[in-house]
Amino acid sequence: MDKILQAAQNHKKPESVKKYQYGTAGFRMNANILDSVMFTTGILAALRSKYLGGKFIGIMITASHNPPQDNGVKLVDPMGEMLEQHWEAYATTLANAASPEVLVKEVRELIQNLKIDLKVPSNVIVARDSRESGPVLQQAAVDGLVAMEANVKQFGVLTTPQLHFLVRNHNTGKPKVETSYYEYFSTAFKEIYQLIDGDSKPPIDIVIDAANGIGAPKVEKLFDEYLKGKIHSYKVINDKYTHPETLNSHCGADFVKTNQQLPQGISAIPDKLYASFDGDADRVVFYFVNSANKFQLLDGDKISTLLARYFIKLVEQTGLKLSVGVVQTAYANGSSTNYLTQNLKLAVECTPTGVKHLHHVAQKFDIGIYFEANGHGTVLFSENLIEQVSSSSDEHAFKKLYYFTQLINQSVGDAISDLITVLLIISDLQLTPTEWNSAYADLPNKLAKVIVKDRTEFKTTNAERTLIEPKGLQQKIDQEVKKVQLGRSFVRASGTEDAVRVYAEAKTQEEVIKLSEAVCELVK
Ligand code: 16G
Ligand code: ZN
Repeated sequence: MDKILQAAQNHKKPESVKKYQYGTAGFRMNANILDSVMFTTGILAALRSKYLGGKFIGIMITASHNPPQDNGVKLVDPMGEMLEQHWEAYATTLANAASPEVLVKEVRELIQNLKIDLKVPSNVIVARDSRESGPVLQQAAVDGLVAMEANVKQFGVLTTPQLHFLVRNHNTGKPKVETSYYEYFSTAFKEIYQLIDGDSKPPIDIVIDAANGIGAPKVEKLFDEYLKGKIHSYKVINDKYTHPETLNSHCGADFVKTNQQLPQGISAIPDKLYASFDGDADRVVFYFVNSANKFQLLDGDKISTLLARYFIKLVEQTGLKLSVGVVQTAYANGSSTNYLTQNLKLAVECTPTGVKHLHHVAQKFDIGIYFEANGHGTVLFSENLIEQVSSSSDEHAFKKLYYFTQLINQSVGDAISDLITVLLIISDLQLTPTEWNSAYADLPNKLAKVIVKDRTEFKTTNAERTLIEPKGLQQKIDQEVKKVQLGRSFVRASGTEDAVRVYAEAKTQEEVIKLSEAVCELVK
């Protein structure tokens, strides 16, 4: 404990900060006030590892799609999943310790309450995205780890999903170096590529906007060194990850999705496919311009419906009895939900926002497809499925399904893995972007942000689709919704910003604006 007390003198909580909160994506805020949080999160990671008998825990330093001056940190559990929920509260407690003495007291209490055996070694791996504040903040986390006498492995700059992948590999006896990521996914890619009928296979051609983030060098490495000759033509734009001041600025998945427009640096050729990653490459959206030069977004909903349609067919071909389900959030476009339930006759579940919620529900199915509309998602395959398809059957469908269980990152949504999955699927289905998009037409929608006095007053139920507090507000929203055709609207407090989000959807653009404005007025 002396070591913690001593090291903590250099990482005191700034008095200006009222309260730190471990939210949906860990701690995330302006990098200037994150030093002490990094230190306490390092301590907690070591405790978590000891608690789990010395399993490897991950620390990822990133603020994803946030502006360059922000940063953040989140912990990754042994199988590459998000930190267990109870521990989010412990992270919050340690981060808010007012002094080194209080911190030591909190750490002691935690050790006692959780019966942590300090003699168990702790193993932690650390990585960061390309932000300027990364190295200094990483050192603060390492100081916390060193104070706990943890074994630390620093990986430098990685995408968030790479860190998740490596944590899982460390705990499952798999290769433990960054190159194992490229080897693993490229092997699966090449196997499926070979199984797709050679003569009719359209060439793979993609332009990737990497948000000037860490996804740029990583996807280039995969394509240049591991998939040479397989990706026929590709280009990475907004690839200036060594200029962190440009990160997410007028580019990236969040910019494209929010503004429904092309990122800077692209003058699009009609019906050619483009993709955008976010700053830490755990999200991807696709888009193109149609023959009338109109921007068309292929977001998380379009990705999940494409995957659903593909996997249903593949399962049919195997003749196996496997459950396929899709998990969405309230932000999923109503047309996508209709398409899944009416056309594909699939089970669709809705959960609150945040990957951990979707991930959990997706585990119920043999093939659980989950995506947030913003492009964050993956597909989970059950042990049962893997067992059934890994038999040495020569049939193409079996083999394809088997290699897809490897091509799609099983630990977390991964822009690079999702990208190459989609590229193979549209190649196999021989779909142009226009054809992919034509499965259903999105209902016009609008996402607005309202700054309120206290966002914690907004409490929801029914997977965030219904407000229970402030009392009476939901009834008023319902009345507005009834005034428009195919109307839908919900209000929820943001988990990452001090604001309330208002989503609205309706049959026409005019009606959506009318609905959105009316609901925003009610919320103010
Ligand atoms: C976090 C979530 C993301 C979600 C977003 C919503 C993870 C890893 N990230 O970034 O999935 O879409 O929060 O933000 O779960 P909001 O609460 O501000 O609307
Ligand atoms: Zn991200």
